[in-house]
Amino acid sequence: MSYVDEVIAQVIEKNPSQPEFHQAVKEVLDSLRLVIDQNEDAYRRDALLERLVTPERQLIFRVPWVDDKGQVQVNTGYRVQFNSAIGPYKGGLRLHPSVNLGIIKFLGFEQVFKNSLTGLPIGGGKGGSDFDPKGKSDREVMAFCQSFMTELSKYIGADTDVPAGDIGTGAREIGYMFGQYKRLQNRYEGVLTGKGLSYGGSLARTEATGYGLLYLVQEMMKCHGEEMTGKTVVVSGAGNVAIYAIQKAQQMGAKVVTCSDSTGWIYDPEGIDVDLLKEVKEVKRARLTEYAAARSSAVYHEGRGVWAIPCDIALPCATQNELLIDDAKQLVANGCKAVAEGANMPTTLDATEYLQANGVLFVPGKASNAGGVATSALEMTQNSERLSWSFEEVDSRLQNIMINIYHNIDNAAKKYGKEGNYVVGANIAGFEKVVSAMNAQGIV
Ligand code: NDP
Ligand code: 2IT
Repeated sequence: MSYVDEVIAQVIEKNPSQPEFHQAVKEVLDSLRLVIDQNEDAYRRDALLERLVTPERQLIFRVPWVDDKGQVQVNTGYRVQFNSAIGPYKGGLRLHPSVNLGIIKFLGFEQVFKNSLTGLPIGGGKGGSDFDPKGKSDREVMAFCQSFMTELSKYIGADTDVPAGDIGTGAREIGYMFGQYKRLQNRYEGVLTGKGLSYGGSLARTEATGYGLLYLVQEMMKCHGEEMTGKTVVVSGAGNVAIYAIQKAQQMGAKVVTCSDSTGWIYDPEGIDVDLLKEVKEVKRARLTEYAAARSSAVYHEGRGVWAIPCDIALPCATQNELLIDDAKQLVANGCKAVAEGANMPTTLDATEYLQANGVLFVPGKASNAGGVATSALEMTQNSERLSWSFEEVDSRLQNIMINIYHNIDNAAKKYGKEGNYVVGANIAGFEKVVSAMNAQGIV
């Protein structure tokens, strides 16, 4: 058995009931065969892949809090500090009832390669809890965040591990967590990113993941002789990533005709009204039915369905495994030219292969959604120098980072004879820097 296959088999055996983690590892290690197979004995002797797939540290803790009725609730908190070879652990905190150790490990593993691709000095980590902020009062969210941070604060710090937002964790949650960290540690430091602008946040961090996604897509389309103007785009999700992806796509002259949340989706042939979407989702925290009720051109459907709408470009921006093989077939049949992931691992492995085999340009999330964490790293830089940069300064750095990521993954794919395979390109380019740092630092 090849070394890569041995390690994939070991990961499945040693991490039972973690299908998303198996999926993420399989995708990366399959790509790395091109590098590993040439030098198998050396990698095997150093147990390089075993070290790469084993988190440096995994924290699991109790999060008790009191709800508005006086009832004590208990959630489980997680922080997986996956790899610190190239910098302090960096990655978001997911608050969603589906969170478990396997989900956090898949996200942490992806984050290692993503953060490497940004070119900035950040290692990989991820955390969160099975707490569901939906339907909770602000006081309940604060009680949860304070309890969560009371434990987490022992393990993080501006030079150790810097968490941020993800599904269910936005500006409100980051604010409560920052306040509790400062109170406990008596330190005013950049221990979290995605902070409010009045207490150390960076301009353009809110927009960064969605904007970055479009900067990369625009560069890729340009290199394939296409422009964004006039393109029809379908987007899934209606959260932080989706909203600013829709906004930037429209600024580039494309028409975005869909968005979705966990209960249904919108088809709006006139183009999504971003201001209305922001009002419904960011201000009222309401369902998409409210969007349809306020806009006559929009139709609301229960369930899932955005991938059936004909488009030039599809941008999955909600959650993992939301674009399945039948969706990929539908996209190809409708003439879709490009799929770029705003979410983490939204496309299943078989759907990815089908898209690639049928000539669709496919960019994995670790490259295309890296603008969020890259801008988090720029927030860390501003915090260290105790200065704030203008929106234009941050946004122009973000554009450069995304354009560089596209060319790095494109070049890596070409170097290994896989031109146009951005999955292989992203995994190899991300891996090379991490491995070189791991090798230099010895067996740690
Ligand atoms: P938000 O919580 O702001 O929005 C998430 C959106 O996805 C909501 O519309 C939500 O619907 C929908 N959604 C979440 N879970 C499910 C589910 N199980 N099934 C169907 N729909 C679902 O999160 P973000 O926009 O921040 O994150 C979206 C994705 O992007 C995630 O994969 C995240 O890991 C990734 N990402 C985020 C970055 C960031 O900077 N925020 C950076 C890079 C990647 P509803 O409101 O009904 O739950
Ligand atoms: O998946 C991700 O890259 C994020 N949720 C953002 C992480 C960060 O540290 O900004």
